[in-house]
Amino acid sequence: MKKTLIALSLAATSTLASMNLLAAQADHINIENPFAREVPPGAPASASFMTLKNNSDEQIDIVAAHSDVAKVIELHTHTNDNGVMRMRKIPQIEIPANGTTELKPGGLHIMLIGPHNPIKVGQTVTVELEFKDGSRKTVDMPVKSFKKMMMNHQGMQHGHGMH
Ligand SMILES: [Cu+2]
Repeated sequence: MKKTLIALSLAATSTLASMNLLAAQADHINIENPFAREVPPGAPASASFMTLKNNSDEQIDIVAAHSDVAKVIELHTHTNDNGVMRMRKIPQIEIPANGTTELKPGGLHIMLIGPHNPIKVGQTVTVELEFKDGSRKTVDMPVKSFKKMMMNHQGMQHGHGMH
């Protein structure tokens, strides 16, 4: 009789422990290549991007993002509206079970509206992702310049033409 009770309480303890692990959706998300877009002083907004990998058997949703670099942080997507690309706010970003969701320029992104300071190359921007179960993940991301990328591309084309 006593043995059975001990066995039962051990089983209950280990079940609780595994439930706690399962509850933290943030622990099932791996983040690759995060970066934020450089914006000049006075720019109304910047955006951040990353690749999210879900290693669980259930879909995981980002329901909010937080950061102290800007006044308002929103989850956004781009839609093609009769040939015009428009951004709109969405309630969540879904990461499929055992799948990948890519946040990239022209697609899904996390909008940083009303930066408190200019966001410059060399800085690190910290964004906290909030998942549906309330768990959170902090992402530190370098700031990249899109203008520089475009200039490099043009420079390469120019160099090629001179040959
Ligand atoms: Cu946006």
